[in-house]
Amino acid sequence: MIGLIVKHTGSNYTVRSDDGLLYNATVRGKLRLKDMKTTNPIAVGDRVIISPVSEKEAVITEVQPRKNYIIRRSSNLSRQAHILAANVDRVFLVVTLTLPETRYEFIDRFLVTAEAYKIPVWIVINKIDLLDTKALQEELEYFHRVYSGAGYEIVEVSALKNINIDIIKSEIQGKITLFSGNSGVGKSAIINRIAPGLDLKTSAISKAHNKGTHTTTFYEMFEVGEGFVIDSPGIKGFGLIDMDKTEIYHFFPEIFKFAADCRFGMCSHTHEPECAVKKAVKQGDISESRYLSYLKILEDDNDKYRR
Ligand SMILES: Nc1nc2c(ncn2[C@@H]2O[C@H](COP(=O)(O)OP(=O)(O)O)[C@@H](O)[C@H]2O)c(=O)[nH]1
Ligand SMILES: [Mg+2]
Ligand SMILES: [Zn+2]
Repeated sequence: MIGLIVKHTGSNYTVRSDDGLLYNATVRGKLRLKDMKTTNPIAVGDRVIISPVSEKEAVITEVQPRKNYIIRRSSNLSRQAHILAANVDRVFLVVTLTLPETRYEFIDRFLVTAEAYKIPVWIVINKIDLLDTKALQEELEYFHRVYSGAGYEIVEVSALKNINIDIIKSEIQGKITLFSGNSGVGKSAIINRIAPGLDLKTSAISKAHNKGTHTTTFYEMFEVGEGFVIDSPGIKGFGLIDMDKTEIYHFFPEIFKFAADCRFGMCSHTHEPECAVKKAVKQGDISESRYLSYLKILEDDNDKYRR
């Protein structure tokens, strides 16, 4: 029987079978994915083969090949990684321009990671009800220039005032969508709006379950109409995993596009003459903000991000 992992706490999984039944499941024996050093062999979004042992209990015997996954370095074991979610069709990166203010560099690091793992991202600007000053309206216009310019889809919403939530609701149909972003941007509030019955506050039960550990990552998937959404804890930063410095510009789509015209094939777009990227920045075809993020990522001390 095939099922979908919808929840993962410790060594327990909740698996949803294709006919909609939920099973508490555990892994039989040592289930290891080939060539992959991960702390968790199975993640939310994985499709698995289960054999039921009772009406509510099952054993996971096999993980099906993944379409993609999102991964980050485990804290102390530098060679191990933790899979956050698998088989994601799209990420909604939820950001806010105020309360809290999402940093552009955080957004760019997130986008680079998603590009590297080939996961499409839409940027969802939440709390637009708060953008009531001229300065914030200008910030919003600037944000659009930067990220539309880089080729990303942007949706402005307000979970509080129910603005454009219908767009979110229709875009999640037929897909697995991961809601990600800093804490407090309103990921859970948006999901509650598209699925009012969910009342994500009750997921505070999981808090009680994991009491005492503030750092527990807890990803949970919910069925909404014909789609699945994954709510996630707030993330602060992303360890860019095993990324070759000379390849980082591949994951900035607009930089990659201009790089084709650089004089040197091995151009790092920093100091080289006749660099088409630097020229595009000067002419405003690539935003300075994105280019600065690129430079910062280049300067990363690789070990620092192995968190
Ligand atoms: N003004 C305003 N506040 C919002 C909006 N969406 C969420 N919030 C508030 O932002 C806070 C954090 O929301 P929450 O969904 O818990 O954020 P999460 O950590 O990303 O899941 C809560 O106090 C929400 O009531 C919005 O559209 N406008
Ligand atoms: Mg939340
Ligand atoms: Zn160049």
